[in-house]
Amino acid sequence: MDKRFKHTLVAFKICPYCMKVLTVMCHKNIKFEIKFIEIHNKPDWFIKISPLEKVPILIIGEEVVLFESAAIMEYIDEITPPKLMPDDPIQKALDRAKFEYSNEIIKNLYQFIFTTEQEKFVKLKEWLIKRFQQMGEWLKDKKYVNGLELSLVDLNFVPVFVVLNMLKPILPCDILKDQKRLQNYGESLTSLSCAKTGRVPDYEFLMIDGIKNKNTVLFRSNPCYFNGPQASRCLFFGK
Ligand SMILES: N[C@@H](CCC(=O)N[C@@H](CS)C(=O)NCC(=O)O)C(=O)O
Repeated sequence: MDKRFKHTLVAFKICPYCMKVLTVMCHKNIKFEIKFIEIHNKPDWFIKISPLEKVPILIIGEEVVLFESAAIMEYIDEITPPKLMPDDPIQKALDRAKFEYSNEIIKNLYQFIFTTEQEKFVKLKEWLIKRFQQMGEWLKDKKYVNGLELSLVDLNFVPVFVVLNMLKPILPCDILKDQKRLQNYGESLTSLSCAKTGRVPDYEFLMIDGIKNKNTVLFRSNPCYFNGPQASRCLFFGK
């Protein structure tokens, strides 16, 4: 398999795992088509080909269907040298573990954002703060997880910081407070051009809409931010 094959990514607009894959595809300048589906109303053709009925999947050529964001990211990286994944077996294994670590953070971050239960909200916030402290330790004297150079593992964390950036003006308590290393890391990641191009243009609108419509704890604690014109400016135009 190589990049001469046609690549079609099947995605859901606010899926963070799809964002990871999109970020790598944009970083590696790979040509692809994208098909969006609604995960609450999955089309039959998708159910037939996606082994876990989840996005993202990457259709290569006519027959091969890759699933799981980590596997897709590594595949894209392999066919577009120079590789962002390290060669050293120990480093590679550590990085793969951190792929999974980022998935856990993303899962809990989304639950934190969309929960309607106050108690769960508080517990998730504590859990996230602990993980971010741990990540801060990993980033001691480093710009990226593996040092000065960007690696594939870093692109796994792009959705985390895109979401945190979007919510910065509205989080009741900044969960990256006193976390200078993580703040710098987040800035380095979100200023990569692939982090800007690797997501759908209406991502923020859709997230905010979801947070409002579900009457989440986050919305209830900051309704004016979600409804007021000043919020639209902060959130959508980076002010
Ligand atoms: N481990 C998977 C997680 C993918 C995932 O959970 N995708 C969600 C959307 S964000 C999905 O397709 N959910 C549909 C479902 O669970 O039925 C990956 O990394 O690709």
